[in-house]
Amino acid sequence: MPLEHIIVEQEPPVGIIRINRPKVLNALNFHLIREIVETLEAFDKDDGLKVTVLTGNDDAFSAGADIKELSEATPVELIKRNQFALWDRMKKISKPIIGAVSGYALGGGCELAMACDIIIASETAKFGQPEINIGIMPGAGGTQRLTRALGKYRAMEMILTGQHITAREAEKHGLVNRVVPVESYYQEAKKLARQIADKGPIATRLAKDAILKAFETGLDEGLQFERRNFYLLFSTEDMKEGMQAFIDKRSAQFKGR
Ligand code: DAK
Repeated sequence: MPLEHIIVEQEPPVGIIRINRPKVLNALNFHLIREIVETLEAFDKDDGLKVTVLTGNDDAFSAGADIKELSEATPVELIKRNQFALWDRMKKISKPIIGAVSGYALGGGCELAMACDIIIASETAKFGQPEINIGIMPGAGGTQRLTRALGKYRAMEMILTGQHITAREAEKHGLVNRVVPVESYYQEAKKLARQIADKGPIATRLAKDAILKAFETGLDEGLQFERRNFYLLFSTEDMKEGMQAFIDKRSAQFKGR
């Protein structure tokens, strides 16, 4: 099916997804989320692509769920569409996703950014969960991911007042990796993507897997999980190649085996 709301590009080893509804500040409708998730899943299966950059435009990563669509939703429709299942599928993507965020990242847009593994923000980026202003609350991870990133008190203030924070504030509180000028956030995200894509893909995948586990387990269980992934890597050709390359003083050629 042709894609309506996103632009997909491939610059192997980097896959790029650009949210493309500029007239409504990249508001997320149901169809758009489906397009993002299905593209991420397709990239995950493509051996030529190692990292995805998810971006919008300079003015908006996304101003959140499409309020016009949402305003007409009934509980029955929400249940039938099972939109949460779609968001949950994003959690299963094994390759790293870098969010290149400029302008508004609000509501579902902030949640989408936080579903990425790394966030490069432009100086104009604004993060917020303004759902409270329209009589609802975050529904796609905002209360959980924002709280884990910022701590209880800041998350509570942001979610209960609906106020935005600037890119610099987000950086100070650990919500984004770094802030760069608006002219370079996208290039910076791609540069980082290429840097990660150079590593062994199985090690990258298992490391991502183990980091995400830290949000779901206690320390002991997390350490067990890490150890299992660590052992697994000793069965890969990439591990042998990586270590041999170090000994030979050359760069490693990882094959993802
Ligand atoms: N939805 C639909 N249209 C939007 C929009 C949105 N979220 N945000 C902006 N637009 C549209 C505006 O209606 C306007 O369209 P026209 O009037 O030109 O036709 C155009 O984009 C430009 O917006 P403004 O004229 O408002 O631009 P300003 O620069 O004055 O203001 C703003 C920018 C971002 C401060 C403002 O547009 C704004 O407050 N937007 C709404 C932000 C917001 O409340 N976001 C949270 C939405 S609720 C779920 C998962 C997730 C969610 C729900 C369910 N499930 C899994 C079921 C998430 C919910 C949300 O995100």
